[in-house]
Amino acid sequence: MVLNVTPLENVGVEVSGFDINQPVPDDLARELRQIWLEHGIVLFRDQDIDPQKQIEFSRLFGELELHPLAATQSREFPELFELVNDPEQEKFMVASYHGEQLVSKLDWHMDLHYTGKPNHGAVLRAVVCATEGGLTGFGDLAKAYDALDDETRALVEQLEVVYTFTMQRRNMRFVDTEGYEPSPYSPRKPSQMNYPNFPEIVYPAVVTHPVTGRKVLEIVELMLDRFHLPQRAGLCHDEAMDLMRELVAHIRKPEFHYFHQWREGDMVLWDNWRAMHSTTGTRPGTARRIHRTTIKGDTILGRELTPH
Ligand SMILES: O=C(O)CCC(=O)C(=O)O
Ligand SMILES: [Fe+2]
Repeated sequence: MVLNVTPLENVGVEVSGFDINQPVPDDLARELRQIWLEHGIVLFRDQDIDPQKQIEFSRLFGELELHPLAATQSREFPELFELVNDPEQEKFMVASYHGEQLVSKLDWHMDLHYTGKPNHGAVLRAVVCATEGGLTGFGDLAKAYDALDDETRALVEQLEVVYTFTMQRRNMRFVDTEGYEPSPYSPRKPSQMNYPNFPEIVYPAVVTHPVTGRKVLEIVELMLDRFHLPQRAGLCHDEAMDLMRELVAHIRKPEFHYFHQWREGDMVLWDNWRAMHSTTGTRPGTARRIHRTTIKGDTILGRELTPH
């Protein structure tokens, strides 16, 4: 197979010339891994995929992880999670944004970030595509870091950021809550979802990618709370808040984003140590089903913030 790599809009690449039904010799597997690490966000189209093939393909990039959300796990294929718009669950997933009801909209995040040990990557495959909406956004935080000016880079490199596990979106400090109304059914406590009461996690504001050595701006909206002891870098609280708002505005710039509108046969692989992602959500009553596999992370990137 001869792989063709073409840039997507702004960030990430599309790979053509690949067929998931053909054997993957070692040199092709190496090339695929290299494309994944070099670009962070990789789209494949027109693939004839089934769960087993998706699992085998995902294993080319590392050992697979079983998601802590056992409820979303497929019984037949434990490595596969199903993200389904389920009419029975919809009332828990819906919220109002400027008067518009949206199901399963999600702000920019990295998966398992709140554990300090995010998975290295994941593969999403569209099984049922939403007739409208349901886009998945991907954002390249290595490019976001590269685009900072020298002075901001030098400052940010001295800082650490705290992520606080939060069930209620309205209690997150840096998501856009204007015009936002949660559903009365949205869970209030981690225990309602069988989650523990996760401790706060601290990351360097600039994380060095464990494999590529690229610098990644570790700022995502979801559960972002504050800089940890910004005074150590000479910042007072107000300066720290201003800088955080600037950085959040920076990672929201469309030049770092690619929004994928799903078509049947599409598969997206991303590097969760480098790329953030988000979802636009769908209108209530819209069918959507995504199959997801997760590539394990064997490196601790964030540490627990203990009280002493
Ligand atoms: O439903 C999607 O488009 C992606 C959901 C998501 O955040 C994930 O799979 O980690
Ligand atoms: Fe996610």
